[in-house]
Amino acid sequence: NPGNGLFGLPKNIAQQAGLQGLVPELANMMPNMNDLMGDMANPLQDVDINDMLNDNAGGDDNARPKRALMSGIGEGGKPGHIQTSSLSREERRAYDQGWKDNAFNQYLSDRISLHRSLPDARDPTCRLLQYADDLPEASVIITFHNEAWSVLLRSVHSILDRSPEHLIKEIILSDDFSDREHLHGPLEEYMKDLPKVKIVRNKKREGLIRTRLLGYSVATGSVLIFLDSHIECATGWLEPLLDRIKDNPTTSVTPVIDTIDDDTFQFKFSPASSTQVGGFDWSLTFTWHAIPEAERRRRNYKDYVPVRSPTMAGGLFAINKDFFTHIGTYDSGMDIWGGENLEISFRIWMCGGTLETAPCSHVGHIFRKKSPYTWPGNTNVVKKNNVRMAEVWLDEFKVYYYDRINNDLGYYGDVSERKALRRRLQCHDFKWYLLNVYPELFVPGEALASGQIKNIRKPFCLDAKTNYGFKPNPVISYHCHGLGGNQYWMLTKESEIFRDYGCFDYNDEGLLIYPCHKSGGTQSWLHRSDKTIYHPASNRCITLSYDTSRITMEICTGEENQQWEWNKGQHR
Ligand code: UD2
Ligand code: MN
Repeated sequence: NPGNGLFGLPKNIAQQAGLQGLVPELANMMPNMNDLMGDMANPLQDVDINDMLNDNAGGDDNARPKRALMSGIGEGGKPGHIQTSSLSREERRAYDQGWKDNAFNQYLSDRISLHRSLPDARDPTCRLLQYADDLPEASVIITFHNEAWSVLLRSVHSILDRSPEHLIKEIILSDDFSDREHLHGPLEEYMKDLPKVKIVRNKKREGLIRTRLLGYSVATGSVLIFLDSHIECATGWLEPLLDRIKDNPTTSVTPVIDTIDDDTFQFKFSPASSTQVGGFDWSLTFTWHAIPEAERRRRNYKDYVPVRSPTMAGGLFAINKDFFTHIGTYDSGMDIWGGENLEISFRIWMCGGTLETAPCSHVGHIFRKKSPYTWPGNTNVVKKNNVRMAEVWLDEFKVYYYDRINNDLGYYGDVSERKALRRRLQCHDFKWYLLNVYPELFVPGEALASGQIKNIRKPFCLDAKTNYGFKPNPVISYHCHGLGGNQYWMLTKESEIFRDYGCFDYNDEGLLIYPCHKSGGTQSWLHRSDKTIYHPASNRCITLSYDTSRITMEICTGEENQQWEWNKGQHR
């Protein structure tokens, strides 16, 4: 069965195709190489991923896409496309199943080389930098739960293909109790040819935090590099990370995380000039930001210089193994997903380390729009993890998070060991962190008013989502629920009404949530002593229609439908 499984390519095929000894980039640049590989794959023992994955294994071969048409797809990180209208019914089923299983276009991924070439748009200086010969050896730890075959293997190959051999001690695949067949027998079989790859497995579903700890427990390199299981390392990704840690073992470094498109698998290389740093908001959600001016200046406005970051996204970073041990690895009481990224960021900074992003190091990651896997047990794991973090690390500032979850902490287990760790390490307090590491963060204590904004006569509150997608969200009215959430607003000294990074903005389009622009105008509001919320730029007031319960902007009359109360703080 020739199948489509071009890319589980055994070594002998690569040899016959003359690929041995060529750097993958070169091999991939040669035209028709994939055609050649495809043709040669026919008579040989090709690993047919589709046969392993589909229950219609051994189905109609004629119905499969023609290999020649597919060759070279995704090379150079370019977008690929599957013409769904020309798929047979079987193929369409596989295509849909791929999305369902992974929340990305697995069907397309299966048709892209496991060794595909990628763009290199690094700052030109990055190519000129020289690194010591004796950089420390890394243990790469990849945790996975039910990852797609081609995506997992491409992750592994991108590491091996683009790292100096002597710098990779091992790649540890740490399995969080996957139940897909291809991740058992076939995976062990495939990895026999890659002696650096080790597989360890959980005996039950633990979540990514304890699965990383399992990988850590068997790691032997002096530097740990944690990666997600759907990544591609770009040229030169490794040395900038190891270099910083060799320089100072308390420095933890992340690569720039480029986006691999979930649909087209396009590798969107972000240039050094647009490197961003990590932050967070008071719902304890990770956020991205432009590099603050002070940090640009510290780096002499050089885009390739490592940049200090208050937090990390979590999935991709390098850390000295002894330092990771010293600062208390991870909180093993955290389940499934979430919270651990901010927790380790705070801990690194507060307990004597530094967190940086190396603009010369690039790793792509498939960002998905939803989580494809099950979230067993406690449905509120993220809250549980966040509360554990807040209890241990946030000191008096934890109330701002608790405000956002209506002070309902839920069950969060025992954090006494983590508190003892913090005492033992004599870490800085959170106020120190905010002042020294993240002075840009707005602290709600500085707000003039906060909480829900309720109409004086009817129990309706101003309500909006602040996550702006393609279209800005409108401010609407909704029955006050008292849970915080989309009804939590703060009034700043700068006269903004906002939550996280979204501000009330009244303009030609209506009353909408826009990213805060800090320059007054359409985002400037006054909560006056007659309880009206006044918009000087338009000379209008926020008004609740008692008939329709709609929010409009009207000439101020001061009547009850224009009177609002914040549940904390004063009008002025
Ligand atoms: C981001 C991070 C992720 C982690 C998470 C917060 C990046 C690029 N990714 O989410 O690493 O810090 O924020 O917790 O910064 N996994 C398991 N068991 C589980 C769930 C997930 O092993 O129960 C694996 C999963 O296969 C993947 C990794 O953990 O390799 C991260 O999960 P994700 O990709 O769903 O999370 P992501 O990228 O949205
Ligand atoms: Mn991920």
